[in-house]
Amino acid sequence: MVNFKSKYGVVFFFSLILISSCSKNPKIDLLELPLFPKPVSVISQGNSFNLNNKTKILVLGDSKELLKSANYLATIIKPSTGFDLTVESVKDEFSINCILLNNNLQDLKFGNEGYKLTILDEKILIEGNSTESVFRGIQTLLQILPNEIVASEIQDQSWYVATGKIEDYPEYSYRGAMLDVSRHFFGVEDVKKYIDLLASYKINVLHLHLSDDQGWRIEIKSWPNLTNYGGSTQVGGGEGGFYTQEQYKDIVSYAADRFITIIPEIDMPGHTNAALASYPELNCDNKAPELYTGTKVGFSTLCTRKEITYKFIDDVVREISEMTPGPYIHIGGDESHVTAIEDYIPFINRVQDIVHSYDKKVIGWDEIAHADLKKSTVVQFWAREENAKKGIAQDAKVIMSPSTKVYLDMKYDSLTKIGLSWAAFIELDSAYLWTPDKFVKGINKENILGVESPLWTETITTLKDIEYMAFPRIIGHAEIGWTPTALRNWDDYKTRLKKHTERLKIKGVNFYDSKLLSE
Ligand code: TNX
Repeated sequence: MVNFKSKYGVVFFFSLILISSCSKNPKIDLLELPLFPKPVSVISQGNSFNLNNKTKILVLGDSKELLKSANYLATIIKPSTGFDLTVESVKDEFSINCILLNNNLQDLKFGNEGYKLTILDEKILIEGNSTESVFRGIQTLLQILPNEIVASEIQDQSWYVATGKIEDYPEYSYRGAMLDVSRHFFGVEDVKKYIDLLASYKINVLHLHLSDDQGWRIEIKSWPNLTNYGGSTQVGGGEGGFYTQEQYKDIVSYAADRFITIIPEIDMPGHTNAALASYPELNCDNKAPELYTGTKVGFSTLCTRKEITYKFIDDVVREISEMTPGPYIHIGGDESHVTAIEDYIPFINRVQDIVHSYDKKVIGWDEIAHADLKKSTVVQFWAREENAKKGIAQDAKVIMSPSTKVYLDMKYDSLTKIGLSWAAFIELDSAYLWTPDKFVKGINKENILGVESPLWTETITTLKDIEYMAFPRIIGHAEIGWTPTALRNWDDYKTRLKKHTERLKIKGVNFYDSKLLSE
């Protein structure tokens, strides 16, 4: 029996070959283009597709979610191209002059985030098993387009896309960034801009450090002084700030549209001066300390032996869980230097129970491995190898955040004007030249959930500062989390990064222009 569809497909395929052999589009080598993270497989075909104002963005099937990603793509390319591209759903894949999105590939090889990007002379296909995978593929397509695609004003030029085929999927499922909004507060618009930048490199987690000694930044309706008073200042004595619950939900949904999960952190029992200043009853002596605007760590603790402390934590975790669709609540647990270990352990154990009672899993800095970890608890390695290994011995997974490699608040070198240097100076090569499963003997691939780059903000006061410390180092971290080790090397990365700085300039990212990039 003749299968109409496949016969039609064969005819279609040959007509494409015919059209492509007559194509007048310029020849572009896909392998010459700087892609981040480096994809698993790239085959260059050598021609190009012309994106023009008649190109349609088509969604195969009737997924509303995929339509949203299609509209995202149309919105991103509009300012620089001026094209108001038609976005619509279709029932088959036979159109030409289109970018066709398919989230129903049903190929296990690509998992939940992998994608297949096929660029022919006459059309582009982005396919995966989920909308998330198509979204990752969209980011790759944007990187293949000319750098001017990221410009904020209309560019007088044609838009050609190198033809070829990319198959790509991540090494680790967790590829994160952390932003400390406590030491200095950053408003919703700044956080959204950071989210947009992170999404371009396929980062899929933004961990928000929402409370610390210097400020409480998330509205908790049952404990209003936390923000009214505890959020009223920051390092250096500036006015601070906080997210209302509506604003927090807005960040969560903006991130979700870019397939980034927000992980909220309430740091405890230490790093709690802002809460202790807001409610005297959380202190063992019932006396509220002053608000704190310095940069010391390790001097505060919740009163772990008081029942009211657990009522407080229960309320906070409940309200935050209700606004957080992601699976994790980060409970901090670091540098609790004034909490006796015999108080610390039962405290962490009990807080794990509270988080679980709201159907969330726990992440904590590596010190929490001193406690009895639940099976699903994740340990974030930042300082002490023995803590991470203690966690692994309890079957916990580890997030790799070695401070000597991924702490974005570390200066690049002694001349860097902002940032700290207690862990290391971290130049671009040092930030790139490490491998998660080789970094600590005893922490192996199967123990690692992924990689996260924290940005502590004691010395960081503006979005420009955030950009300067994060870029381009975080691009390397994104690649470490995504690309197989065997495909990574510094010289190749450096060559790609040199080319990519052109794009960062057009985007207006205030990146650190390292001397290593002009060598
Ligand atoms: C250590 S990393 C901290 C933070 C500081 C940071 C500064 C960690 C879990 N704790 O409280 O902001 O150093 O680099």
